[in-house]
Amino acid sequence: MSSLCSNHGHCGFCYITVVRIGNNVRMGAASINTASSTPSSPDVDVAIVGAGFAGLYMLHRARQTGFTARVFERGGGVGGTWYWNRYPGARCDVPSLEYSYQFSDELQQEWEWSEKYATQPEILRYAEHVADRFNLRRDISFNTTVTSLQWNGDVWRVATQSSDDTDQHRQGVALTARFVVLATGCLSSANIPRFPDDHLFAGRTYHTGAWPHEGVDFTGQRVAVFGTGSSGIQSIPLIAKQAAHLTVMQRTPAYSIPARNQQLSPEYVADIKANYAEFRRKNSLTRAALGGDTPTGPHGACEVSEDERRAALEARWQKGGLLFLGAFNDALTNPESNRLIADFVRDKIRSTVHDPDTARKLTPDSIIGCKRLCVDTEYYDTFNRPNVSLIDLREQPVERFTAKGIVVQNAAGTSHDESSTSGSSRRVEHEFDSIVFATGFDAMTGAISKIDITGRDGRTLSDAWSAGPVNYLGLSVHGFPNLFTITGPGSPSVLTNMIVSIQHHVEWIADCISWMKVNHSPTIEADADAQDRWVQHVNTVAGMTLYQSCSSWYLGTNVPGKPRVFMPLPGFPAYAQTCADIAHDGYRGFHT
Ligand code: NA7
Repeated sequence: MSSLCSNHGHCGFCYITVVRIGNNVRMGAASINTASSTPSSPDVDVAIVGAGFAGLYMLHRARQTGFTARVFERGGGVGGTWYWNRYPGARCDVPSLEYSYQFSDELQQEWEWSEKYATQPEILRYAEHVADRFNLRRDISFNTTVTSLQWNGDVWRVATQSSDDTDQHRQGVALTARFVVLATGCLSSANIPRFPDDHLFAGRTYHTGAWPHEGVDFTGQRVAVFGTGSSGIQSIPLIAKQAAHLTVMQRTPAYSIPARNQQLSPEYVADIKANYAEFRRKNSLTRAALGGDTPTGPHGACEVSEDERRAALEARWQKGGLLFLGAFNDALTNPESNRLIADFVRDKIRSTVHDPDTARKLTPDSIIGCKRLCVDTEYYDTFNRPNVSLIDLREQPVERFTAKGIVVQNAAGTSHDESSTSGSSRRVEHEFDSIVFATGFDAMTGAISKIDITGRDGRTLSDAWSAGPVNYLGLSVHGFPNLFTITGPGSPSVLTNMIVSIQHHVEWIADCISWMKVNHSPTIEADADAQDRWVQHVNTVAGMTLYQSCSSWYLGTNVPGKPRVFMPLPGFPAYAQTCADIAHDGYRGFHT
């Protein structure tokens, strides 16, 4: 650890909690001074952006370690991605008994999950329970978007905008904080594609990541769904059961594994709960920090006979879920092994979908697991329904939207689509009442990029990240002192069970700022060299895998104009060990 010898105006480290009442600026239950904060007396120790699972635990942990904190949350309630993603069929693809906090044994013992994979409403209830149980809401400002963060040499100035109509101070509510934690979520900034004349469409449009809270009734409607990632694959079977006709607009076919969801038996839950610590420990030792009871197979897919390979894949297929890819240990490093595994899934698709042309369109030819694997319930079967049709946008690209629907180009040589209502043999207009965009997110950096962040020497984060996100440990960015990202680019993040990664980051950050307090270090900042080496390390590790062989949101290529950089770091256990070693070495690679 080296010492920061730059622009610090004073050497005090005053963790003074100043929450002054009576300055007319309402912040939830408390009032916070906006006028008379001085650099050495920030309004709060920690400002946290976001009240999803990361923000909730950061608030709790900050309080536990003796810091004051305030959370700013754009939504009207807690839960983050589970607050917004209320589309039909939304559920987690990590088992409930793993997709939950482990910081409180009382919490994990008392909470009852009903299904192997929890639905969005159940996960949201869990987040609300956590907020109530640990009395978190009093320090959360809801309906409040952080618009800018400015480092003034000692503290961060946090500017917000409220969407609460009853709030008379809608603009520019601000406070100062010693630290800022961006708990903004990796999948929280919706990616809504634009199409020619899309403003003309007279029906209703929805994005799965901003679903109406009152729900949507598609009964009797002609519905289009764009997107066949996890959100599309979860919602399509349910929308198909309601709609008069569903047209799936597919740009790239996905690989999807059956979830085999089921009610959790009381015996199984009791067994896990009796050994919860050991269950968690085993999970944290796997690459993705999940599925410790189903370890990755000991062989490569090419190292076994065809019969053995089929049997291993069939067993995982019957078990269902993301751990399918763990049948062999080289699924994402050996292209030939990957092809053999992908062939197995391709055969499953062909044997499930009755119409050969639909099956052909639904069958991916890419590396399996390169895009995040999907987990479904009756996805492929849905295409056997008479009220469901599939448009492959690679063969029939969208030409434009109209008031009634969408005009697609008919591929040369293909027959005229029977569902069309007008048009020549080269283009077809499909009429819709509603269009659903299951088109994903500006992942990992999208929500952060929406905040105007200015760090040391007036440098903005958008400048620092103009060629792609750079970050040390996925936790800290050079030039932005006392600012932390949770599950940021450069950390295992979205390649893992997110709750495990979130909990790891929150605890690392809390330990770090506690250490700073004890050591009278007013600031901490990633060192430029350490950051460069870390970015190189992430590239090297990612380069040893097949992840970069396709276009995906891991690479940012799903968002037009976003730099192509592989953002997450594969491998949780090695990463966690590195973070521990760095802290043990007095925060090696950081200036304090
Ligand atoms: P994803 O996985 O990013 O999927 C988005 C889908 O939308 C995908 O099939 C995209 O096709 C498609 N898409 C995106 N833009 C367009 C346009 N312009 N036209 C047609 N189709 C488009 O997002 P999800 O919400 O499903 O899942 C995100 C994560 O949430 C998931 O991985 C889990 O971790 C949970 P593409 O493949 O880019 O060609």
